[in-house]
Amino acid sequence: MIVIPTYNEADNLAALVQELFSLPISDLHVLVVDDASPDGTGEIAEELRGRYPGRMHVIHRTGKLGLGTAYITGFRYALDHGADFIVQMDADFSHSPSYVPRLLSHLDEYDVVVGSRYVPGGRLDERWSWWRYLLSWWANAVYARLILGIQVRDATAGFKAWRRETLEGIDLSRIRSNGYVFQVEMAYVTEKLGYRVLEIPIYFEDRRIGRSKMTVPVKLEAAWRVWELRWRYRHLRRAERATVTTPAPDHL
Ligand SMILES: Nc1nc2c(ncn2[C@@H]2O[C@H](COP(=O)(O)OP(=O)(O)OP(=O)(O)O)[C@@H](O)[C@H]2O)c(=O)[nH]1
Ligand SMILES: [Mg+2]
Repeated sequence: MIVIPTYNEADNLAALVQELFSLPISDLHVLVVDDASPDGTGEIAEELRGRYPGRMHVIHRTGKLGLGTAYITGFRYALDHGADFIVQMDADFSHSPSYVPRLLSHLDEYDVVVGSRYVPGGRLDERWSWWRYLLSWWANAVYARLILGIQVRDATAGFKAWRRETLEGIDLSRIRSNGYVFQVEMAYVTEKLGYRVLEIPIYFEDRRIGRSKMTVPVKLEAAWRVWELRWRYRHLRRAERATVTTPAPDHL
């Protein structure tokens, strides 16, 4: 199941979902978690549900509750519906649907596969200025890695494929971050619990339509939160993987 959080993605969603359903993946399901987008994204998601009956799922939340909780809600839904593999991606085409089969193809050997901007072969939008690139590279590949001691190069990557067992073992109820740091928290907990992580290079294109919300206060908060994560998970060990007692229901 592919989980897509949306807030004001009316111009992107239909094209994205169409591309996803034309991928050569059998029994693909798409779940949109929309936060009452004022631009009507939620209604578009409902139309798509009519167009792809049984395979398109929509969760409407009451307001803008944040990316992290949108993903947690979406992951829980996917697990409850028996999905064996769960993909997370943005709705704005920064994450090209064409990479999805490749992410999934490595899940037999890895617990999570990350679409990465900072491994060899990974690229960022050419329109990025050198200082924006430098700052992003520093934040991901240096700052977060140094403080948390994680291996993954793209600490804030939002394009990932998970085995269901990984999300079960992580125990989503321990995840607290809601903004950009959500991705870092997931990456940190994943590694601390000893899961096998593979990064494959992607080309990350800027959102096709709409405006970026990455402001200086948001960045500063993220920088501070990384220290908080280090403190909060200082004792986390592989042995603390959650054990799941309920078997998966019918497969999706
Ligand atoms: N449900 C939900 N989705 C959100 C929220 N904030 C962002 N999203 C979605 O999460 C994905 C990533 O958000 P973006 O706004 O693209 O974040 P970004 O890529 O760092 O910033 P941009 O430069 O604007 O693209 C997109 O699909 C958004 O629509 C939220 O509060 N709730
Ligand atoms: Mg984006």
